[in-house]
Amino acid sequence: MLNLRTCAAKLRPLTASQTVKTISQHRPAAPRTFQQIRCYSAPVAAEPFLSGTSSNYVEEMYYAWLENPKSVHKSWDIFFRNANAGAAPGTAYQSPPPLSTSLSVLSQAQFLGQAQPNVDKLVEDHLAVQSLIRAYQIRGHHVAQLDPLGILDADLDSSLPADLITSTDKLGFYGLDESDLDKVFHLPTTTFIGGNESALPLREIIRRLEMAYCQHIGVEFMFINDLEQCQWIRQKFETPGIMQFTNEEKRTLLARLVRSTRFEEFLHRKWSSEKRFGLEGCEVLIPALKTIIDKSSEKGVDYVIMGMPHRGRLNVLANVIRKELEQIFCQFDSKLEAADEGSGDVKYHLGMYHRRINRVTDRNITLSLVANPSHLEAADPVVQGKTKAEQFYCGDTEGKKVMSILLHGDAAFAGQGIVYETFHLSDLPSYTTHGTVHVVVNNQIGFTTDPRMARSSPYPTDVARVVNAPIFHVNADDPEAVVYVCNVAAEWRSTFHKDVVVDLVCYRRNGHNEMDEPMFTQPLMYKQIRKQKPVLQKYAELLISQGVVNQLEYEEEIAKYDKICEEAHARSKDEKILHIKHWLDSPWPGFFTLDGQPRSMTCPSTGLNEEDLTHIGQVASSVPVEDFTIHGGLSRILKTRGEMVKNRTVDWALAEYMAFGSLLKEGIHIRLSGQDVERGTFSHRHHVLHDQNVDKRTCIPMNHLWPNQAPYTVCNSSLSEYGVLGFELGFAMASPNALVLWEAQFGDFHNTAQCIIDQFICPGQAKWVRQNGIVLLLPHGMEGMGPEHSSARPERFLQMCNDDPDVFPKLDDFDVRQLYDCNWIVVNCSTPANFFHVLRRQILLPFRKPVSARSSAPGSVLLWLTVLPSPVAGTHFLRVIPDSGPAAQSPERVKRVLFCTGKVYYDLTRERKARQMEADVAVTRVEQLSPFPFDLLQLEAQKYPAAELVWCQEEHKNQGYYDYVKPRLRTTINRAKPVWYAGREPAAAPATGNKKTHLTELQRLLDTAFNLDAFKDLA
Ligand SMILES: Cc1ncc(C[n+]2csc(CCOP(=O)(O)OP(=O)(O)O)c2C)c(N)n1
Ligand SMILES: [Mg+2]
Repeated sequence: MLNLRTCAAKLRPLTASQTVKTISQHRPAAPRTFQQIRCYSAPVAAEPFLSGTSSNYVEEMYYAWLENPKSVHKSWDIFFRNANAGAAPGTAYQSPPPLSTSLSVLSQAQFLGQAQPNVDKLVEDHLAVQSLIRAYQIRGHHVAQLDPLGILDADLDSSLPADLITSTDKLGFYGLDESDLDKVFHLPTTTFIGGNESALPLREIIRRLEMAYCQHIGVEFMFINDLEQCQWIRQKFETPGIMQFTNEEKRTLLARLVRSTRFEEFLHRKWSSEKRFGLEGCEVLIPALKTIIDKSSEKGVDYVIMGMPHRGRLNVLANVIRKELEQIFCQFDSKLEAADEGSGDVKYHLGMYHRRINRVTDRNITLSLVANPSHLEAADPVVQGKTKAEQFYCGDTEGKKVMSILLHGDAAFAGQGIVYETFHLSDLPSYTTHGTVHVVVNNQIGFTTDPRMARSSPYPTDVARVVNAPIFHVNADDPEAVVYVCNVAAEWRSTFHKDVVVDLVCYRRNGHNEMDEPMFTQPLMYKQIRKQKPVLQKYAELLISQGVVNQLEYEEEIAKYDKICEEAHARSKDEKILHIKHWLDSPWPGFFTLDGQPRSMTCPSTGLNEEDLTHIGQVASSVPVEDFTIHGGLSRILKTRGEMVKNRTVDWALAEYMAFGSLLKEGIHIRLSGQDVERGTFSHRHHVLHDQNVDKRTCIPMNHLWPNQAPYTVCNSSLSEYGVLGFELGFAMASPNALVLWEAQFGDFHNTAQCIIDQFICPGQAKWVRQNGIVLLLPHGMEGMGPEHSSARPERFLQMCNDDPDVFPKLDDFDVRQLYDCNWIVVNCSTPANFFHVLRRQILLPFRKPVSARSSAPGSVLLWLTVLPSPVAGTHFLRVIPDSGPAAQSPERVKRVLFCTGKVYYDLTRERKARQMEADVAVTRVEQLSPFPFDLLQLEAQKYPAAELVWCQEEHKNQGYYDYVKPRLRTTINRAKPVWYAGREPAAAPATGNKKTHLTELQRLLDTAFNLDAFKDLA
């Protein structure tokens, strides 16, 4: 940096008059500028092909080549590369290769070595200056003064790029020297540093490049593949004098800094030992966010959905979202009792929803901050999903009205893979939110870890480069530079509808939280921080020196805000209880009563009249558009569906079709997302038909069911579980009147989405009083397909259910009340009809709960036929399916009841038949595992007084359902009898990879299940 400043001083800026003078002085005498090439009228001796008329063309070629060398003919490519590499004029040109010559023949030998003498310095110098300009555009950010402390390199690299003129001797890199500084060069169309001028002296070119790229803003954008977008950014940062602020804007900025700074100071004064993850060192975040919101509001946005981590969250709630201060302050009162159901969350995780007038634009704006867990960055896809849903429901197909802002810490942005997964959703048709503004609070530390130990990339923001998002690094101690880039970022989003990153390079004045001692680990950094003047003070001094405000006005602004805080604090003492529901990020107006209760506690029949079922079935087995050719194999599948409809039977896919189709008729939007869901991993679904003759022509019959039906969205996702499940969870947050389903390709692939399951879906209502009706479809079944294609890990879901295994619930109505009390529902349907009912029940319930549904494993799909009367009107989901055969007819004679769930039922009944034990052994299916059907299973157990009770599962003993079911089953029978186990042995892996072992294991468990002496010795 020292070097740069020395150089900048040497390259004395020219005044405007000097510039003009120099140009006019030099024009006639400077034969080496591009301007001169344009003026040639006679053939140029050095380059046989250059003429006065062709030089324009050459220039165009050159710019095109600079953008993309492959866009010009090979001969031009060689010419420019030679010239760039320092070929003497006249030697850079090589005649084009004959058509028969392969490119490999164009070896290095053809380059400089064989070049002709006869130098033309005109082209050489011109190219040198073009390269220099381009070097600043590409690498200027590496020398920008980004660190407010002046001790760190934001790009983790203290070396200076060789091609930036950080000292005059570096001119030699371009074959130039100090004597060239006053020569005038024509400016290419790929720069805006000239303003209204098309040529400048080299000295001024360098000065302006330094002004644009090497001050407090570092712009990273040259990796963007789109020329228009690059030009847009260049114009925003290169145009001389573009960063201007009116006095009014400066005063607003100061007032916002006052609020941001004094808020933290107030909290510190009142609760000095409370954790709040203060914003000190990045107070500029508040004006930054407000600027993005103001500009976006001016461009038409009226709903902003935000996600952010701990740092500065209370400040954002207070000063950006405008949560009442007393609501924030009373969160610090340890004596207040919680008023809501659920266990609540710490104050710096809570969400918020607020509609107000934007004072700058005088337009309505709704702001929502999504509640999040401690798990950094996990909220990113959730925010995106909610944003997509809000856009969808208000018909905002281009993201002009609803947008998202995501905040990140530097360490988390670089370290967490979910950031990358979320970026990859940003441009997918069914997942795009049409551009997100990302703001990184880059305090150059993560807890106690230095950036050098925390990331391998130069900047924490490099992950954004994968989607061609421009990245604006900015020194957070320069509030005007921050506000400027935030304006540009918001404009970028509204112009191109693509992601953009603002990297606020700042520092963290205190420890990680207010109780931490940072000097243990970062002593020198913190010695410097102690000396650092707060940004508010610096900016106030600047504005006072400029006469924009006076000392008195400044002090009054501070006193005014301090008074607001004091008054709110006094009011907060009147609060008697804490209401988490005041912190709801996604209210569902009209769905609940005014005090947040369900409108009823009943669930209507989930059955459907036969006419509708038949109609859906017919559409599901047809191609509802003209001249559409489907694959022959698919025709056969549809024909089979048609026959099922005629025979009044349904398979798994048809049951799902009927559930979806019926809800669409009732105005419920359905969104099914996941990897390959359109066809279905097991080729059973086929919700999107593809014309075999016309590329990309598709048809979704589900959208051709009813005249005024709700829309059906089915979308193949990117190959991400964490990101996509988070996204769908966010989508489901937006409205209770949608059925949102995420399907895992195989059940256990949800492993990598575990954070969304553990931190959001399972405890979401308990932490944030926020209901969610998302459905997880998790293919599951032991079919010999190996350890990773068998188990959807039901044990994990069951272990996280909140029902007490030892207490028989005292409820009048288990069907609905038990669902209301639970944190989520776990089902494992053994019939397509029950699957149909459980999907419909999701929507017909007067409240919303997440469901994880273990669904069909591949081989069994078509076996699970059921007879049609089951889903018809008046019927409902069966939590338990009792035995209905000979055992049930003479229950007192039954010797054993096998309780089971899912597909193993079919293995058991087949075996029972083969062994002719239908009167001896009853098989009872538990379809809803959680909440546990204590009531129905008690009846089952009582029905067979003489029978042994056995839990039978195909999963290994330490997996599956056994650990969950056993204590609950014992509770239902008042622990009167043992509950035995028939199933696979405990194991480390979910399933064997060996087919034979698989079958042996299956036979062994069936043997145990039907060996009536199996447990004699154990009793
Ligand atoms: C996924 C995850 N891992 C670890 C943590 C523990 N943790 C909380 S804050 C923090 C440091 C975060 O650093 P950074 O992202 O730079 O944010 P800052 O605190 O500096 O604002 C860590 C490691 C966490 N909350 N989430
Ligand atoms: Mg940090």
